[in-house]
Amino acid sequence: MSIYLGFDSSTQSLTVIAIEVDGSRRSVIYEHALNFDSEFPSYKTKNGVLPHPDPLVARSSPLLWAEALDRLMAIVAKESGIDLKQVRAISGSGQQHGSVYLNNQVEETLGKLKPSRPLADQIRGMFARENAPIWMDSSTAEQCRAITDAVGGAGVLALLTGSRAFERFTGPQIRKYWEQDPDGYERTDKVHLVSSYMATLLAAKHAPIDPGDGAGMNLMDLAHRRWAASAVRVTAPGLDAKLPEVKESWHVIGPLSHYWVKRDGFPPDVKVIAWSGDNPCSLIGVGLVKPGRIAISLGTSDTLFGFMPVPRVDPAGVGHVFGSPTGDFMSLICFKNGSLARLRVRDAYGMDWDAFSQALHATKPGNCGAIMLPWFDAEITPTVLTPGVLRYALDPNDGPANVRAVVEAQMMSTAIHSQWMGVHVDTIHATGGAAKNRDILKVMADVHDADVYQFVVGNSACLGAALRAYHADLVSEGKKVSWEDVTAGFTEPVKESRISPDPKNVAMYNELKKVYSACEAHAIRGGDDPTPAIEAFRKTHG
Ligand code: XUL
Repeated sequence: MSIYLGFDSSTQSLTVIAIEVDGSRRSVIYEHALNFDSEFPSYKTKNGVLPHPDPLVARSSPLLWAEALDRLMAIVAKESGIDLKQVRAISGSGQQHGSVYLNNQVEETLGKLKPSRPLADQIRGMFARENAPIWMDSSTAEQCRAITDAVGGAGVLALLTGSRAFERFTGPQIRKYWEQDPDGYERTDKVHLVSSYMATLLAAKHAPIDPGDGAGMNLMDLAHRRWAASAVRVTAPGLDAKLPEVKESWHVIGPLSHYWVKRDGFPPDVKVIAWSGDNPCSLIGVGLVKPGRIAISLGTSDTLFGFMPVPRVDPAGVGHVFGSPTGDFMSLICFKNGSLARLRVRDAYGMDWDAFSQALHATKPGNCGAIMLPWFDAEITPTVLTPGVLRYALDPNDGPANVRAVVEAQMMSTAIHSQWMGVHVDTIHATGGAAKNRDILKVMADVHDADVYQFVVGNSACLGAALRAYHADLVSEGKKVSWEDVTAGFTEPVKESRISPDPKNVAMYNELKKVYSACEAHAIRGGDDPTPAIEAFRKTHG
């Protein structure tokens, strides 16, 4: 019997899942989460983000993530009831794109940690930069332009790295740091992602970046899974020497460092496996190890993603192609206004989640043509750098209509902006916190004209990380194993959870999607006033 741990260092919390594998007997035996805002109030984060006067800037604290890891490892060791002797490997998932800037003291500092003292107190000296810009940051439009021009255009960068330049991607963020704080950049010995930084803390040596998370930097040659020299060169001087290695997602970094062995009692031969991004881990956690289906994750960000055997880049530049932890590829689109937008609407009308669901019940699919563009924060898909909620034929005082409008907007946007993937979707694996809400999933099914399934484990990124630890352990022992075998018994959707589309609503949403696109075009590009389109929709569906 073997136990594998998967961590998920997300925007708002750190979670751990332990899985037990005994031949074909497989189960999740433990799950525990620490919320950053409530468990670590001294860092003063709000929804995991440090306050900043510029709404386009979003940063968090790598010291906070280290403190959370220290606390959660101790909880696993002392409170979970897990037999630590059976733990064979640990991996993890991190919010993507965020960057951590470390000086040249890392390996010395981590090599000399005193097990009797908290981690965070001992590593303060190894940061070249105190804060880490995270994926919610949209402040690098200028740097995106500079990189795009220098590399030969958006198409060149997208073909090479899997994405055109995006504000939150690590390359533009690194460039901004170099421009604004050249001394801090100079002091930086290594730039890590959230994923590789957390793995570094566990192994006490610089961890590599895997192709899943590396593809979110605008710096990696996607097809060859190595740094793309031309992109690295134009991003910031001397950056090639500051990047960790790229290694496959099943790479064994080394044993767990003595700090965790002595402090918490983990066995000294526990393997630390390369961490990956939360979306690549989620791909595994919802069992998408073959083409044909997609997943929609409703979390802090809403994402839509699918397995891709060969990379096929988005010509319109909205989507991304990342490495899949299976060694293949994955397509993805990301929406910043996910769970926090739903929460903002809920709170604005004094509701709880039950009342939110009630409101979905009480209103008619299609909302009589009322549309919300829910850009509470600057949006990633489509690019909207000036935040602001826009309403078309939607009364701001009508709570239930606004609830329906935010959910319909999110679902229509995922459908409209995923067209480039060219996948005929008939089944969606729904995951993330809000995938518990079947009223939201009903809208998803109708808008996408697809069957939607739920899963037993809500945190698919965390489960995917544990499954990757299991896979890497087998591979490292020379065992041949398929991904279907690795995920079997863990990632099957719950059969009885199926929500099927209603053909009448599907036809109606096909019309409403055109109206929604017209509203987006009006708001972003000054396109035609969508009022006539809304009126026409109302005549048939009002
Ligand atoms: C993906 C993205 C987000 C973060 C959230 O490109 O930016 O989904 O990974 O954790």
